[in-house]
Amino acid sequence: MNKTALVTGASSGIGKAVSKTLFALGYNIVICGRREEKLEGLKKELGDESRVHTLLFDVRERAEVLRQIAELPGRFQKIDLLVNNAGNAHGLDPFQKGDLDDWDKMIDTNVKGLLYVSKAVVPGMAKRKGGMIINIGSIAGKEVYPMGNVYSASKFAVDAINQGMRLDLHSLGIRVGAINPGLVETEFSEVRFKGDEEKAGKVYQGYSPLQAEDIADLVKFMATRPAHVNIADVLILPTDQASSTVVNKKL
Ligand code: NDP
Ligand code: 8X3
Repeated sequence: MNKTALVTGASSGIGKAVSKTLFALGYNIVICGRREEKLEGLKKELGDESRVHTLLFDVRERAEVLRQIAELPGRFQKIDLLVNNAGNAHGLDPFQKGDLDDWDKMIDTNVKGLLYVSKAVVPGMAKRKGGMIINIGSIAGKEVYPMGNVYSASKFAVDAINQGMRLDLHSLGIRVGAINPGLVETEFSEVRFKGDEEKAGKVYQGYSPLQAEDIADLVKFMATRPAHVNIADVLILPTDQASSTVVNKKL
């Protein structure tokens, strides 16, 4: 296969699992994130370093995102598959106690960062009249839960962007789809609770949460459909989860 995928947030969790899966499928991969040691570790783990390129940027840095993607070396320039995954929740507070810095981080990363990366990649796909974009949204982008306020807003925005992209890009042969996961055991809660490992660990106790590999499996399924099939929008939950607030915990 001579195809290239670019995955944001490849340094941990879902993005890392997706990168491994796409590499195993034969893609050349561009792995993006802020933590250099994690990306370099993944590159080594994958083995064939000639098929892996790392980009170190904060998706909130518009100029840096645009420049680094524009300057990708030849082999990695034509991106066939973009996985917009970088993102996090910051804080879990009632609206009246919300921290403005947390709100900025979520809107700037989950929404504006996704737009910057897409803006850097989509014109090439449009020119080549083909490609696939998978946007990682969330169940939080389908329903709001108490204290999820601004995180949910950022993921509702991802849902809207996913729909908007599909409407505008389908005539160019570009497939656009979203994966909206429920609870996945990653570093997500550690970030949300600002390094409080005990609090983060509790999120995944008493039931079987999704694993990052479950989402990677879905990416693989979407990426390997025949050209006439576009998986437009998927909600994927652990069996123990029925909604954002209904989780069958046996504690
Ligand atoms: P992780 O915290 O494990 O991974 C988040 C990834 O995003 C990291 O690789 C991180 O890389 C990257 N990232 C975060 N902020 C930035 C930034 N400003 N610039 C560049 N990269 C950034 O969490 P998940 O794997 O769980 O999260 C991946 C996506 O899945 C997110 O969009 C999240 O909202 C979504 N999601 C997660 C769910 C869950 O329950 N875990 C459920 C539903 C959706 P680095 O720190 O190196 O920059
Ligand atoms: C992550 C899942 O339920 O914490 O998007 O919002 S949740």
